[in-house]
Amino acid sequence: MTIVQSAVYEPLTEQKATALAVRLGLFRDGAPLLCREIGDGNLNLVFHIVDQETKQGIIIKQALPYAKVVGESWPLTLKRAVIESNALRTFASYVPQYVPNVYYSDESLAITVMEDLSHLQIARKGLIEGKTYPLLSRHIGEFIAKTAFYTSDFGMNQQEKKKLAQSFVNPELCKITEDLVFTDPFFDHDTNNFEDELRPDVEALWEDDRLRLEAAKLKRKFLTEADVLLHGDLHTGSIFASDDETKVIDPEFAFYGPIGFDLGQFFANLLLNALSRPESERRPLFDHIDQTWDVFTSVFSELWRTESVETYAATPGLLDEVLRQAFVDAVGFAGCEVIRRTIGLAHVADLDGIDQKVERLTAKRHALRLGRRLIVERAELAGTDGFRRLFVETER
Ligand code: SR1
Ligand code: MG
Repeated sequence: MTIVQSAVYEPLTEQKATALAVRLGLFRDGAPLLCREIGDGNLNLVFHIVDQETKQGIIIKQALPYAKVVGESWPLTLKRAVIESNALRTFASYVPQYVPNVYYSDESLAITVMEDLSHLQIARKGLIEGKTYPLLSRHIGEFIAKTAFYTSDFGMNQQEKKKLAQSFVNPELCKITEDLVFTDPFFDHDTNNFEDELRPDVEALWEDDRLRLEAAKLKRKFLTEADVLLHGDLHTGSIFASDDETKVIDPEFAFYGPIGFDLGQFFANLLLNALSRPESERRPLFDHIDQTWDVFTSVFSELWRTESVETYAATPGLLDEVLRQAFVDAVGFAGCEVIRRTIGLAHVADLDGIDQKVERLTAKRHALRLGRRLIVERAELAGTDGFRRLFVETER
């Protein structure tokens, strides 16, 4: 992959994105190109350019100098485009089957040009439509296990790891998570966003000293533990899927952090989808949580036993302790993500898309009770069955 610095930054239009693709020689001469801006996330422009004859396409993703979800009043570093392309390249060296190919990057334009994945669907959309994606958790469990192990002090040269961690220092994007996931939802902060009817439930959270202490401990972990290279925003909107393929996209939040964080975000977004479904249709989501954890632990453990570079790796009990702590943290991080996607700045369509107001408020109250218990009882969950138990116990 090439990263170049060429033009002065300007937001692309569909015409300019097409001209850039032609200039880069990404299409044959004279190809009839159709370009559409399809970005529906919180932060970036995404151009989909297709040769109308061959149907072959590419994606040009461009960072905007502000958070699109709020507007120009919230400036945001363009460096996240470099973090994203470097993270995709690093992940590709371990799990090329689970990330898009990056064809080209330009730091000044803050763009990443990559493989067109439009034959797949964003997992959140598919899950909302009732799809189950039978291989999703097998693939995500392997993605997290391999990227975590090979970027940790157990899977790579420890001097090289420090240099890699330095190249993924990502303060502005981490601050978004520190604020929006770990802080604002637990205080009466103006970024919060929830229906008036939820105010008594939300105020009860804000007055809950036990919850606030546990959220503070989880935030401290996120701030201080440079354990493995994380995707940093591994929700179901950052995953393309079909029945047999899975691709992880959008790692602009990548940084070195606690091993349980990506697992927790993924678990939480499966739970958010389960919260939007009738009881009879929830099972695939809980099966995905079980399977993610099972695949993660078995792949990670095998790599630890066979490829570890750390002398202490063979010490009886150490691997068990690493996995135990990863699980407890993942449960707590999941709780924070469930709460923030319910009452914080960036909601999810799984809950907001519930048409009937009464049902929507019921699901959101359930989310708040579930998120709270995941945080405060994270050390007592014992295994992924605990997610089912707490889900049922917090239903009313
Ligand atoms: C201002 S950005 C809001 C959220 O969108 C991203 O996908 C992250 O999840 C972030 O917290
Ligand atoms: Mg994103």
